[in-house]
Amino acid sequence: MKRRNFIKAGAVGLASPILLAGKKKIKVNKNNPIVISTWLHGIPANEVSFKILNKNGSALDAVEAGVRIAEADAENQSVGLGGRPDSEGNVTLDACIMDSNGNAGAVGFLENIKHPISVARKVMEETDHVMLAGKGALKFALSNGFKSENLLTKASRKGWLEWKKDNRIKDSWGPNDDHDTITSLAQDNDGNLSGACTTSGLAYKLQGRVGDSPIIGAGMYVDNEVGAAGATGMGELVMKTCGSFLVVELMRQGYSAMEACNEAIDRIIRQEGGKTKLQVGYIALEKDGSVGYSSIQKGFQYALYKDGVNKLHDVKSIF
Ligand code: SD4
Repeated sequence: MKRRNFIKAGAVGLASPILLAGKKKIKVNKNNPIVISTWLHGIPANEVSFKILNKNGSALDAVEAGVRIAEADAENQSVGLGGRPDSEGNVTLDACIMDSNGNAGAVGFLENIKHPISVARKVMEETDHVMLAGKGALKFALSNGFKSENLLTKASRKGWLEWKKDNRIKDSWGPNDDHDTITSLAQDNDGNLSGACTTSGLAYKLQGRVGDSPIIGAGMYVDNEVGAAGATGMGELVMKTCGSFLVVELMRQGYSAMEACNEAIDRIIRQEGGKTKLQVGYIALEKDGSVGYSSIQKGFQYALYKDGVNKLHDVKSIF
C-alpha cells in the first residue's frame, strides 16, 4: 500500500494499524501571512490580526490582538465581556496562547478580567508556569495591571435569569447553542505559527467547570515544525481525545490538515459509540499554509484571511 493510501485507510477508521514514522517534508509558507479563526467573530478578529501580519508583525502578536476584539465585544455572549455566566450567575473565562517556540500560557476559571488571553500571555512570558486558575489567576492579573470589572452584561444576565426560571438542572448543549469560542491560528511572514483560544465556556455550566479551551493540546496546540490546530464546541469531547494535539500530531504523521481534522472528529464519534448530538469543530493551519476544518454537526463556520481576502466559510458536517 502506498504511504498516502495507508494513511487514508486509518483516517476512515478501518482496522489497519497506523505505523508512520518520521515527519513528512513540509514546504514552509513564507511572505504570505494567513489567519484562520472560528465562527463569524473570526472575521473582525482576522482583520486586526492581518494588519499586524502585513506589517511584518509576529503570529503571536496577531492572534492575541485578534481575539481581544471578540473578548471586548459585549454583544458576543460566548467570549470575554458579556459572556454567558455559569449556573450561579458568574462569568468565568478560560484561555490559552502558544507561540512558535513551544511556549504556552493559560488561565482557567478566571473572573472579572475582560482579556484572559493577555493574562495567559503574561503567564507564558512572566512566569515559569503554564496555567493559573481561579483566584490565583485573578490575583496574578491584578498584580500585572489588569483592571477588575463586572463582565455580566444586562443581556447575559437576562438570559441566565430566564434559564433559571425554567428550572433547568441540566443544560441542553445542542449543536451550536450557547457556545462560540474563538480560536485563532496565524502564520507570519517568516512562516512562524502561533495560536490563541478564549471563551466564557459553556453557558450555565456547573460552577468550577473548566473546558478544553485553556488546556494546551485540547483547545489549541501549536507545533512550529508542523502546524497548529484549535477547537470549538463541547469541550469535554475535545479534552477526552486531546483534540488539538491529535490534529497536529496527525499532520506530523503525514495527514493533510483536512484529513487530520476529519480523523480527530471521527475519533470523537467513535469514542461516543458512533453518534452524538453534540458539536465539536476543528480548524488547522499547516506549515505549508494549507488549512483544514471539520465538525461533527452542520452549522460550524470558520473565517479565513488568505491571499488578501477575509471570508467566512460554512463547514459541511461529517454526518
Ligand atoms: C468549552 N469549548 O468551554 C468551549 C466552548 C466552545 O464554542 O467552544 N464553544 O467547552
